[in-house]
Amino acid sequence: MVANDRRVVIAHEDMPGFMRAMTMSFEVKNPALLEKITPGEYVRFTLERTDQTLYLVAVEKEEERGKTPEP
Ligand SMILES: [Cu+2]
Repeated sequence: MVANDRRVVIAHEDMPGFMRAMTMSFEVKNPALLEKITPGEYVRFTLERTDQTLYLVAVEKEEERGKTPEP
């Protein structure tokens, strides 16, 4: 993932019944969330869907996948 200000770009995996795997940007509901993560890390995240957008409302490192993901 790559972060800036209020948006974060994540290459996410398949979300069955919702979205196929893709790289996309999400609006972050609370920018403080981004302080917990570092670009390039694997993360696990929670989305909130509204009429207008998808918000990223929670995110955490996915420790078990290690710290050097493929580019
Ligand atoms: Cu997507």
